Amino acid sequence: MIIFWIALLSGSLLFGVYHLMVSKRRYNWSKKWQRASSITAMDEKPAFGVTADPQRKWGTWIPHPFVTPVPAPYPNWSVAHTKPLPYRPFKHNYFVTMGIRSMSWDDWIELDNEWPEFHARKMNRIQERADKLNHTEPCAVPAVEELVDELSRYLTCRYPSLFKFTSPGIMSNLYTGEVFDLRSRPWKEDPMTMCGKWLQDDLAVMIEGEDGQYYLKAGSIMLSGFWRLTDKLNMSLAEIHTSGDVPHFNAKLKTGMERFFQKLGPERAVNRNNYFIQTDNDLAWSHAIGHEDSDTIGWYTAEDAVGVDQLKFRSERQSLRRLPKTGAIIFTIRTYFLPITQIAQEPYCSARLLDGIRHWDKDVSSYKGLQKYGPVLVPYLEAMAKKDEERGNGRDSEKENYPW
Ligand code: HEM
Ligand SMILES: *[C@@H]1O[C@H](CO)[C@@H](O)[C@H](O)[C@H]1NC(C)=O
Ligand SMILES: *[C@@H]1O[C@H](CO)[C@@H](O)[C@H](O)[C@H]1NC(C)=O
Ligand SMILES: CC(=O)N[C@H]1CO[C@H](CO)[C@@H](O)[C@@H]1O
Repeated sequence: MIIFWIALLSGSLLFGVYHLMVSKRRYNWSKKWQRASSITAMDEKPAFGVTADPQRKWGTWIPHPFVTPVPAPYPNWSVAHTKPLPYRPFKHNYFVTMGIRSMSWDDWIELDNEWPEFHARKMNRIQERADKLNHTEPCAVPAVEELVDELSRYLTCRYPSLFKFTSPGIMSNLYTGEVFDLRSRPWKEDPMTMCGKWLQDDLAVMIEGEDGQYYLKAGSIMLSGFWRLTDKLNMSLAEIHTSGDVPHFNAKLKTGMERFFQKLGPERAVNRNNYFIQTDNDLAWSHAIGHEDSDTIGWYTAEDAVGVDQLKFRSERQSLRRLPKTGAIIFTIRTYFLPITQIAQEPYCSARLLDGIRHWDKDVSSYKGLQKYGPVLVPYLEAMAKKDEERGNGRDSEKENYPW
């Protein structure tokens, strides 16, 4: 612990010195930020991460002295009682946008009382198909080392009742009794798989190529529902999305995303949320769209839903951050998964989800498989929205800031 604090302190000092050293080169950026806001120089925060040196040669990264802030322990966290956060990220409208917002360092990874269930599912996934759920390309090895380091430091501080350094280089899970050797090389177990066992999230490691594009070079993807790591490995951001026919990717997302990745600095982090409807109840793989090893997967192969009870609301809370030493960008994907009938009981949710769905255009509807469940979902949400309104929860009384 003491070593950790010393490391942190000297890191902060280094960071200060570094800032002095590079302030000349960065002068223009800083000046822009100062003009754009009245925040003092000490507190200045650029718009989403315009801090990575935009002049650098693509595919190279000079270790940055930023040290990830130590997170505060999650208030009252317990593996038995902390409920999943009620993200309900649907709006009365639907636009294809990046939809990112700033993330506080405390909130990098969210764990809750569904941890045991997620962990158990991941463990049997590893039994069934370990080799298809994780991968590390040689070029990503240093990034994976850094990820293990960052995650283990974060988790032991944020969730001390679940994770603890029990001796130097050894992290234990106090709930399962698992012991993780972070220090031996060669690794005692595959490091990406190991990170996956710690989290409810899936993890993707994106490495910048010499062309300035970001490539999927390592990952632990166990509960992704609709896509497979083996299909996307080595792909660039653009290929990942266009191969999946993400609606309006080229027109609305590509340019902004690519620029965002290039400019993201290690001291900034963001989140985004999305949502889907699933017509079966497997968190790990939506077999309704096809067998996981099938050549043909997609909504077009799915059966029509016959009732609302089979519909699940699936929402991802994603985070993006750049690791300071290696410059790799870490993408985390945490899925929240619950029956649509539960969402529909909550005030304002039926009407809002219904409005959101009504604003899906043709491409979004077909990407999200609306044709397969719309005929049961839409009338149900209409009825539930009407009931909700009769209870006094009409649109007029809805707070602008609905819960995420
Ligand atoms: C700012 C960053 C990103 C944005 C704005 C973004 C946007 C999107 C959008 C709009 C979709 C369609 C589903 C949805 O509404 O979420 C999607 C799907 C997807 N994204 Fe991203 N994405 C980002 C980063 C990433 C990264 C880093 C990966 C790396 C693995 C990734 C992998 C995927 C995959 C695998 C899908 C599913 C594609 C399929 O259906 O085959 N995304 N993304
Ligand atoms: C944590 O628990 C204490 C005591 O039970 C309570 O007063 C407090 O409001 C709780 N805090 C949060 C954030 O839940
Ligand atoms: C990814 O690309 C590297 C370098 O081009 C290549 O050696 C490797 O075999 C590829 N891996 C996969 C899984 O396609
Ligand atoms: C591709 C790859 O590295 N697969 C590894 C994933 O992790 C398992 C252990 O859980 C290894 O056995 C695989 O070799």
